[in-house]
Amino acid sequence: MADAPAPATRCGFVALIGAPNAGKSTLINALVGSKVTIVSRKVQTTRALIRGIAAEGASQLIFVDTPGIFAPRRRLDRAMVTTAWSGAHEADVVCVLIDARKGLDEEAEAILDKLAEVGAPKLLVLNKIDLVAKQALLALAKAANDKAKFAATFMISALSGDGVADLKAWLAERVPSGPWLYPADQMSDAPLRQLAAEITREKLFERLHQELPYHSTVETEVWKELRKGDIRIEQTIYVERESQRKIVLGKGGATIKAIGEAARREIAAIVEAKVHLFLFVKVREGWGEDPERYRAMGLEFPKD
Ligand SMILES: Nc1nc2c(ncn2[C@@H]2O[C@H](COP(=O)(O)OP(=O)(O)OP(=O)(O)O)[C@@H](O)[C@H]2O)c(=O)[nH]1
Ligand SMILES: [Mg+2]
Repeated sequence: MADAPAPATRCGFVALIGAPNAGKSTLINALVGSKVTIVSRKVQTTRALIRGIAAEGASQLIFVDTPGIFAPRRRLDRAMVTTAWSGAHEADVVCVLIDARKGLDEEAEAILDKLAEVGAPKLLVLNKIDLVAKQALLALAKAANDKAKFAATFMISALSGDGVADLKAWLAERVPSGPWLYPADQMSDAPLRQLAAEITREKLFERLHQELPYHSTVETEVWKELRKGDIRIEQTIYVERESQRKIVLGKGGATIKAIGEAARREIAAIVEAKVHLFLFVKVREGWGEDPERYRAMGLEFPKD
């Protein structure tokens, strides 16, 4: 008796777009089943395209996390928003996330208005359904579907995982036929040194307030395996002014110590090794205008 033919594989890029804080990164982590991208309560956490990879049956889904889309002011904002739309234009399927509690506010409307320019099929994903009543959800789904053309609507909670499996199953059936682009066990395409820098940036977002997180960036300068298998990591936190450097350090170095300790613990769990993390805070006036910092973040430097 002949062997049954192997199921044909599928593989595709699924971009998640939406306003800042809609829950895109939370959803990618839930879909992948592991932390591949950072999350915070603050807006504009994600800065570049970050890929998280998941398998579902014979399908490989490559999820593309994007920065939130908003009305940009600074050069860094413009780079982030341009990058988010480029992620949508290059994907096989685009999931448009809307924070169901916020509904169709100005930011969400502006995104729906521009969706017609995106050629790929679009899914409406209403997120944070743990925070809203069913009735309001149905009304929101209708209003959004009246404004833009969606192939389907999903109502989920990225935080609790509610509805995430259904969304994943739908995507697995729709991505194009073709070979897998990544090994089956790979969950991210980002090098560990980049994820480590992002994790430290997440801790900065958690502990620093007002504008400071937006005036800082983190780069991994050294990643060295020591003889016992320990890893020595040196990172630089760039800020724009001496006053900001003082805040990041905190009284007697307390703030930087707490940030370093939280980041170290999380990085160690990911690499499954003892990690020695050294953080340096440097003032780099106008790093937001420095092409080199954009390259390090994986962003195009906007010319104007
Ligand atoms: N209650 C609730 N909170 C959620 C849900 N999904 C995400 N959040 C929270 O919303 C906040 C923003 O989540 P992120 O995943 O960082 O949002 P994002 O869309 O990636 O944000 P940017 O990267 O800034 O564009 C975090 O505090 C999350 O814990 C959800 O389904 N329910
Ligand atoms: Mg994000």
